[in-house]
Amino acid sequence: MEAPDKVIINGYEHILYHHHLYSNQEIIERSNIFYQEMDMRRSVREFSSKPVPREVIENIIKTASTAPSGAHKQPWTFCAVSNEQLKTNIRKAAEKEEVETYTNRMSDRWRDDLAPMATDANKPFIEEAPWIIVVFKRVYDYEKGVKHNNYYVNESIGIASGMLITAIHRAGLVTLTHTPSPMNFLTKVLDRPSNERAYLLLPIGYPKPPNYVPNLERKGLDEVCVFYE
Ligand code: IYR
Repeated sequence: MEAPDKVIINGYEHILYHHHLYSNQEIIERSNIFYQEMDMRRSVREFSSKPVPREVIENIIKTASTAPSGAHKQPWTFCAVSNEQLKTNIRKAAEKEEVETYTNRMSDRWRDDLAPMATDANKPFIEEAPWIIVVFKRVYDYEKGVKHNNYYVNESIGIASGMLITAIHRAGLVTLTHTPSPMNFLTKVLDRPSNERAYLLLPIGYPKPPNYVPNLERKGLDEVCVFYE
């Protein structure tokens, strides 16, 4: 008997998941091709102002929103900003925090660790990139007027952000995981409700040529992975 398209489990409808079965050779090839592509990703700090169609931003956000999340609450809001005035406001507020961070909040050790990345409190990319996406985590939501905490919010938002960064690279664009700290100014500038907390700020666009990135090496598999076979 053929498996039915739909079944009821715990009183909820479940649908047959159509999974495409690839051969071992195909999964080796597919995983390797994707690794090679992701290994080309670099964080870029200087952006050109070349425009990016809104449709691309919609697609990458839809991709991020396919991420798994605690009890499928999808506890995220992606604010996509191309408005020049808002970008200027965000840059000003971010730089104010960054000046404080770089002068007073960072340890010497932290400053030394950042030296290869040549970062500082100036954040021109916030204005220069055609888009910035500010990722907000939704700590709680209202369901039928009742406040409910979401589950595994940090894990969920981290996974969704990773998928967003992957989608940006896959689209042929570049980004930077910018983490101004504290980030609560973003709630105010973007007029977000009190259940949302800013998590990450990602400028999205094209590198400004000629673009140089630090000559960093990634850890090898033997440094990041332990097999137990
Ligand atoms: N948030 C600051 C500082 C910064 C911290 C780390 I750790 C980095 O890898 C990069 C930067 C900034 O965005 O400049």
